[in-house]
Amino acid sequence: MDRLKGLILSGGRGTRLRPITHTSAKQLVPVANRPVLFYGIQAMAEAGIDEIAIIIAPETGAEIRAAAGDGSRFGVRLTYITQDQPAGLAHAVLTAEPFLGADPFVMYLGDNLLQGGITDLVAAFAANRPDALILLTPVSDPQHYGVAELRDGSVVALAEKPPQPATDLALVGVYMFTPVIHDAARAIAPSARGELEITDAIQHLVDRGLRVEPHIVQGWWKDTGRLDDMLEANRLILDTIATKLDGELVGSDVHGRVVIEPGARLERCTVRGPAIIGAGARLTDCYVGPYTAVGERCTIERAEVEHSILLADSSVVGLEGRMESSLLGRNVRIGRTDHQPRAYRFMVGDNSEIGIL
Ligand code: TTP
Repeated sequence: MDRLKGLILSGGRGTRLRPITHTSAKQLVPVANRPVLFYGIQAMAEAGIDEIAIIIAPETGAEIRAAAGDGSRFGVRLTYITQDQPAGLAHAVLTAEPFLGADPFVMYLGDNLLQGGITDLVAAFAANRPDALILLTPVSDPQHYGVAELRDGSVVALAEKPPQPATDLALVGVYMFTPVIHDAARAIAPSARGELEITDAIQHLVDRGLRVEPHIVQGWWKDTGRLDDMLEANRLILDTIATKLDGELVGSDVHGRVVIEPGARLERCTVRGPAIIGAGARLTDCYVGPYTAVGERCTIERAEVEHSILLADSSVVGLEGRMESSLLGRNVRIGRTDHQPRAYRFMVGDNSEIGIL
């Protein structure tokens, strides 16, 4: 088989993760202190794919480029392709056609996480040589996903977010394509939501009698496009970490699997893992509970934090109740005001959510 290329989709609107996505790309939100996007690049690198294009949006492209660079740190070569508008996954494929040429490729949604990587799938694709290979997983709410119908081990129909799904098999955000997908993407019309849907392009392959092979994924898969999924992905990845205590512990207890990165300092704290505390963080008189990822240079003081993600440079000070199931952007301040009048004081961006005791 010709050499496989990689295509990672890291554009899009990210409306479901506002307000984080007002200022930053959702693919850079860290899971266990590492941008989601990096897991996809790494999965490709491990599968031997070293020529990868990343689709970026005009608004967030520079930030993604700065984060992932030329790819040398992953052992791959990264090319960036700007998609003018988030006009759909099949539109992203067409945008990348000059890069992809006549080569087969793996397409990976940049906000997805797949346990176990893609090495087995790449092997199945090479061995069976279908026209396309899609990954499926049973879900409890298929109406929110692309859904596939199978017959005799082949895909016969696909539907994007169907109100009455024919099966519970959702499309996972990793696909393998031969170049026939380009003509299919050109042949379809935009959907009701105005996007060129990859499900329609794949359906087009099926309708032409081409072979679309399904593969049911073993292990977990997460689309991190919503807050709860992001926290869940953080939980799943933190469940796999090994203890590594590089920071400074002063009168502090650490239980379970915990990573404390270099330059972090914990004074009179209890950390119950799995948890990760980023480089240069300052934690004083606090409790950090399971499934928490504290970003670089964060401050936590006289507070309890659990099952949460804090991005870099945020601070949480003097809370009476425990903060949990939260996602804080960069440089967020949450703190107690002691002066009169004692009141809640907020400076909150559009589409924020705050729950209070
Ligand atoms: P989605 O999460 O389906 O779309 P979105 O990013 O617009 O988010 P939302 O629905 O919350 O508004 O996209 C999946 C991945 O593909 C994600 O990493 C963004 C990327 N993408 C593109 O690169 N180009 C596109 O045109 C679209 C629609 C998505």
